[in-house]
Amino acid sequence: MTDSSDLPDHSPKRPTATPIERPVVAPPTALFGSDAIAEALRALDIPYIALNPGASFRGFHDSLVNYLGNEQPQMLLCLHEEHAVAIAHGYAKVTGRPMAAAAHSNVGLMHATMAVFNAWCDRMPLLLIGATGPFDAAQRRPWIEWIHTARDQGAMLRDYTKWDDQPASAAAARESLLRAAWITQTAPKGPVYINLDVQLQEAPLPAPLPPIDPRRYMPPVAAAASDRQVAEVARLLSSAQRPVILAGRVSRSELAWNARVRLAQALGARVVTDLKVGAAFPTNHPLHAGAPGIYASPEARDVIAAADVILSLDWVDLAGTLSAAFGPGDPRARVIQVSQDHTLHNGWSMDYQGLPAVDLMLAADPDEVAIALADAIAAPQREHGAARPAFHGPALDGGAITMAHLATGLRGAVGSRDVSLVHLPLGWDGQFWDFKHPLDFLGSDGGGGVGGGPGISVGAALALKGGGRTPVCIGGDGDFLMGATAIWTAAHYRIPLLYIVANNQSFFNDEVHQERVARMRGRPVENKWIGQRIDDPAVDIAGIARAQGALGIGPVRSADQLVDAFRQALAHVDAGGIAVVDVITQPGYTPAMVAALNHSSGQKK
Ligand SMILES: Cc1ncc(C[n+]2csc(CCOP(=O)(O)OP(=O)(O)O)c2C)c(N)n1
Ligand SMILES: [Mg+2]
Repeated sequence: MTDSSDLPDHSPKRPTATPIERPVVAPPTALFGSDAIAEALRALDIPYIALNPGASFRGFHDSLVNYLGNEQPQMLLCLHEEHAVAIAHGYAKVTGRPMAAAAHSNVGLMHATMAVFNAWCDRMPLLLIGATGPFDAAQRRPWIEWIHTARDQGAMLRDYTKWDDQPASAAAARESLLRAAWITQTAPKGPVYINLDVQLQEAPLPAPLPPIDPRRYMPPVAAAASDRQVAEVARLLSSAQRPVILAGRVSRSELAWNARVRLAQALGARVVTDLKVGAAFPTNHPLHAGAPGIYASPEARDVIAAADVILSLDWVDLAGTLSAAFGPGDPRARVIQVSQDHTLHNGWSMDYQGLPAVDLMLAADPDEVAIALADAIAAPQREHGAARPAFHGPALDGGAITMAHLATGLRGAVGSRDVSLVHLPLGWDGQFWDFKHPLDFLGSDGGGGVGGGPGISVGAALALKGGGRTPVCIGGDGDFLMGATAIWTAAHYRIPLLYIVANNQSFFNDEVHQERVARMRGRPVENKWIGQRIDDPAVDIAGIARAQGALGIGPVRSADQLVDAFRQALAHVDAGGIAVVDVITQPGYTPAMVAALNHSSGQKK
C-alpha cells in the first residue's frame, strides 16, 4: 500500500495562474549549472515557484526565465518572502503536493522562516530553494557577497524542516532536488530546504548531465497498517460500547472522507473534528459531536469523556484533548493512535505536544487505516437520525456586526455555490458553517504565526483556480495587516479570492490575555486595550486592497449591508479578481476558546 497521495485524486484539475510575464525567447540547450537545476524542477512537475528576487540566485532566476521560458515552473513574484512560502503552504493544503519557493541569501531566508515554521507545524510539503554568496571566499564580490554569505544557512531552519542540503555541483544539486522532492512528499510531510551556491549556478556546465527519469527516485513508502493490526483495531472498535473517532490530520481525499463516514456509521461511533486542521468529517452528521473548534467544545469533551475506546486519526494534541476531557491522570478509555508523526519529533520544537497515553499504536497513514477499517468492519450501516440543522443566524438588521452576523451574511451571499473556507479567524465558531466535503475547510496556519493568513489564502486560491469552488478567506485584521502585501500577488496573477477581514480593530486575542492578567493581579481590566487596539487612526483596509489592484469594499459597519457587500465582492471574484471586504466586527471568542486562553501556565491539568 502507499501514501495517501496515491489514493485516487479527487482534487481539482491542475490550475494555472494567468500566463503573463512571457519572456521573449528561450535558448535550446543547458549551458550553465542553474539551467540543469531549473530543468530538474521541471522534471519534478513543480508548477510554480513563488519568490522575491535576489542576486544570490540571479543565475537560477535567469534559467527559469530564459532557459525554461517561465513555464513549469512559473514564477510568482511576491512582495515578501514570508508570502512566497505561505503561498506554497496554501497550495499544498489543497493539493497535498509541494510547490517551490525561493528566498535570497540569508536575509530573504530570515524573512521566510516564520512561514516555514507554520508549514512545518501544519505538516505540509514545501520545496524551499535558497542561495548563498560564493562559498569560495576568493570569489566573493566586495562587501555585499560577504554579508550575504553565512556559514550554515540551513541551521536557521534545520529544526523545523525535514531535510536540507548545500550541494557543490550541478549534478549534486539535481540529486539534491530529487531527494528533497521525495522527502517533502513522504508522510509525515514537511518543508525541505536546498541552498544553491551562486557560483555553482553561474558556472558553465562542464558537460550535459546524463538524462534520468525522476519517477524512479520517488518510491512510494509503504504507509499502511498490517492486516493483523487492522483486524485487532477492528475487533476493539467493534466490541466498544461508546467508540469515539478523533479525526485529525487527514488528506483532502474524498475516498478517505467517505471511508471515515462508513466507519463511523458501521460502529455508531461519535466523531470529533478540529479547526486547526482541514475538514475531516461532515460536521452536520448526527454522529459528529458538537461544533469543531480550535479547542474541543464542551459537547465534544463530554463525548470523549464517556468513550470506552478512542481512535485517533493523527489528532493534533492528543494528550491535551484527553486531559481536557478526562482530567488529570490516565484516560479511562482505551486509546488507539494512528500516526507517523513521531518520526518528525525533535529536541527543538515542542509542536509534538504532550505525551498521550496510547494502548495501541499504528505507525501508518490515517487515510489508509480508515479505508482498511471501513472495509474490515462490514457491519450494516446503522440509522443515526437526521442531519443536524444548519446554523440559524441572527437577523441582519441595522445593528453592529458580530461574527455570527458575518457568517450569516456570507451564507446569504454565496447561496448554493461550492465554497472553500481557506482560512478562518480566531473568533470563528465552528457551528456557523457546516463542512460537507474535504475541501470545504483547509485548517489553520499550523504554527500560530500571525500574518500567514493572506499568503496561505492566496496559495489555496491558486490551487483551487478553475476547479469550480469559490475560495473564501475570513481572517483577523491583525493577521491581514501583517501579511497584506500578499494580496498584490493574487491581483497580479489574476487569482480569484474573496478575502473578508473580520476587523475587530485589535490584536484582540491579547486583550483576552491582558484581561486575565489584570484579574489575577487585581488591576484595572479597563486598560486591557492599551497596546492592543488598532485605531486612531483606524487603518483603511479597503484602501490597502485597492492600492494593490484588488477590489476594496468597506468598512461595512451594519449587518444589513453585509449581503450586498459580499455579493458585490463575489461578482468581482467570479470575473477573476481578488476582493477584500473590511467588516467592522465586534470582538468576541467562543467560550471554549476563552476558557483555553484563560488556562494559565503552571495551572494543574
Ligand atoms: C507573528 C506573531 N506575532 C504575535 C503573535 C501573538 N498573537 C496571537 S493572536 C494575535 C492577535 C491577532 O490579531 P487578529 O488577527 O486581528 O485576530 P484577533 O485576535 O483580533 O481575533 C497575536 C498578536 C503571534 N501568534 N504571531
Ligand atoms: Mg483583530
